[in-house]
Amino acid sequence: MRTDLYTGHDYFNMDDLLSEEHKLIRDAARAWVKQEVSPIIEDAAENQVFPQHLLPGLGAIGAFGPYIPEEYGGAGLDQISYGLIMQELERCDSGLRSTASVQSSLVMYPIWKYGSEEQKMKYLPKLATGEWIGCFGLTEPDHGSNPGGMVTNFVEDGDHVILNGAKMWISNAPFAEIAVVWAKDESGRIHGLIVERGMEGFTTPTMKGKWSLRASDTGELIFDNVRVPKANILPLKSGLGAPLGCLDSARYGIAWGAIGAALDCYDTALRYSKERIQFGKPIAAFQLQQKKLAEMITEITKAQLLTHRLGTLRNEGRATSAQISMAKRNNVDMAITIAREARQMLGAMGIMNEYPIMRHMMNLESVITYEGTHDIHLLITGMDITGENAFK
Ligand code: TGC
Ligand code: FAD
Repeated sequence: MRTDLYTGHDYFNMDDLLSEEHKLIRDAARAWVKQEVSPIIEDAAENQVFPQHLLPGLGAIGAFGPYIPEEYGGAGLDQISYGLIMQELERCDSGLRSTASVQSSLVMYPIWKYGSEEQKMKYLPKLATGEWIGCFGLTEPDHGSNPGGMVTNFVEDGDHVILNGAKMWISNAPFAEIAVVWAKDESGRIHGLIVERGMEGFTTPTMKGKWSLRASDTGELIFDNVRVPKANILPLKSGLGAPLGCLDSARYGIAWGAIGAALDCYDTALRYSKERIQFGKPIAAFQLQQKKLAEMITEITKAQLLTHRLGTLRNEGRATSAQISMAKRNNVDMAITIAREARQMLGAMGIMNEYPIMRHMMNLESVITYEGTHDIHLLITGMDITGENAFK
């Protein structure tokens, strides 16, 4: 791995829109990533393992539940701060950001928003420090884009429920202490349950063989007559809207994160193009390469503006789910296009792990699929502007 020389790119002076606190938070996350993660990330991806020793550090930079109130162990920050942290993590690796966004938006968020006071006090402080890690079980082998069709279910048994079913493609599952699991009750209504490692009949087999997001652990959640105390059911919200509300928060973080991946690819290609000499001059001097770089920074800048505005709307409680879908879809597509162009700019060197581009490109193939596919987000926008539902 080369020394991480990344410095950031701000073509439209976006920093003017940030407070001093925002810049401090972003710069601290960037410095931590450069020191602790950049030197080991290629090996982690190569070996297909999430470096778990990073968890306390992620907690210390505020990456776990940045916007959760301090009384529950969170950092009490605003939505722009959350976005900036996700951007810095994904600038290094989408899997690193995945670990943080699952913990924050898919585990801590539902406990904070839909949980009882006892559940909040029991779980949130340990999740904020990284002492405990959680995962989020919505997707099933036969229900991905259509989570409302899920078959995982529970039946009442005194002060417990008996949970049966299976979830697939679950980030952090192999090592998580708890899982926020979405399952149907006897009437078919969806509820969130906190399932703890060690409950009899609960297993989390690892899924191997991914060519994408290799530095993030993915697994299944299997429930074979698991007895879960009723006290572990999230009491304050049920129905499909409950897990979808968590996805809004995670998709917002991904919109910021994708900008980070795009910035790293652009930064790498720009630096390489100034150093690589062909036909007696740097390849940066050729118009074809300038076109690629100019288009990259244009698209990154447009995404930065869109996403900062979305952050402001979220701070004001005014961002709609459809606006979040548009930003997630646009920014991930922008990042994957830039990764492909940047890879070509490095020629043969672009396929090597000495540079991060190929890893970003492969990671983004997951990011464009999870948290709602590229198609699903287009249909959400389509439904929002036409009033017509094209899903079913
Ligand atoms: P539909 O009938 O439209 O809606 C059901 C109920 O939900 C409400 N709702 C929302 N509520 C909050 N936030 C949202 N974004 C919402 N979208 C819809 C809706 O109002 C309704 O409420 P109510 O009270 O009327 O019942 O549901 P549908 O079955 O037609 O499905 C709609 C669709 C396709 C958009 C949705 O299911 C969807 O988003 N599918 C994509 C699935 C997905 O994104 N899965 C992600 C799994 S988690 C993951 O990928 C983690 S990766 C993590 C990482 O490593 O970073
Ligand atoms: P499908 O839903 O089978 O879709 C297949 C294709 O059909 C896609 O191109 C899709 O766009 C298209 N399609 C589907 N429906 C329609 C339609 N109505 N109209 C037009 N086209 C349609 N899930 C979790 O719950 N928790 C996690 O932590 C998690 N982590 C993940 C980590 C990784 C690395 C990956 C790859 C996935 C993860 N997921 C997780 C699952 C992810 O959310 C799903 O893969 C995603 O929602 C898509 O579901 P699917 O793969 O079953 O695809």
